[in-house]
Amino acid sequence: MLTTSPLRTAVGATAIVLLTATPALALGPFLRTSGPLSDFVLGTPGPFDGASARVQIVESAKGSHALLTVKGIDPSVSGQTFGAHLHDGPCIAGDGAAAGPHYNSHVHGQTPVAGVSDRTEVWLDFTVADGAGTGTASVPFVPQPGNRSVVIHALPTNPQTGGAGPRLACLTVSW
Ligand SMILES: [Cu+2]
Repeated sequence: MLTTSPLRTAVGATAIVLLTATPALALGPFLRTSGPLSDFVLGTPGPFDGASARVQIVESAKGSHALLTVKGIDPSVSGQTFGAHLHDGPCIAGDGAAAGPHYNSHVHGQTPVAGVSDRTEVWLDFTVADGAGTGTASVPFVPQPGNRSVVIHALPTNPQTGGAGPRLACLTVSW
């Protein structure tokens, strides 16, 4: 009876060194945008009518830093603090619901721990002085690209629930 040796391949004998992509080599802004705020409450005067905003998000060694600057705010709300967050959905004037929920890193599968906090979401609350306000956030994740928005609310962010009252205005942040 004729027998043949099976062909043998060398697969498996070679150690494979995985050179994974080193994260965060390209530290720098991946989002920088500015423009007039879009009003959610059309036809009703509000403190952000005519205001404009600038948003920058920069990748850091441990996640990302976000910066929100708002200008042209009605002086009548000087001293007040307004909640502001990165939301999943787009910024559409007159349609606060379109902005969807807060961008949450757990929901996006980026962090293991579920919950609502300034570690899982990008909270950019600011206090108005001289018609302007600045909010900053540092989070241990990098928000994933999308057609998103920064939404300004009527109240400061509740640290337990993330709620901040009615949605007043938004800026498109898309990258
Ligand atoms: Cu919000």
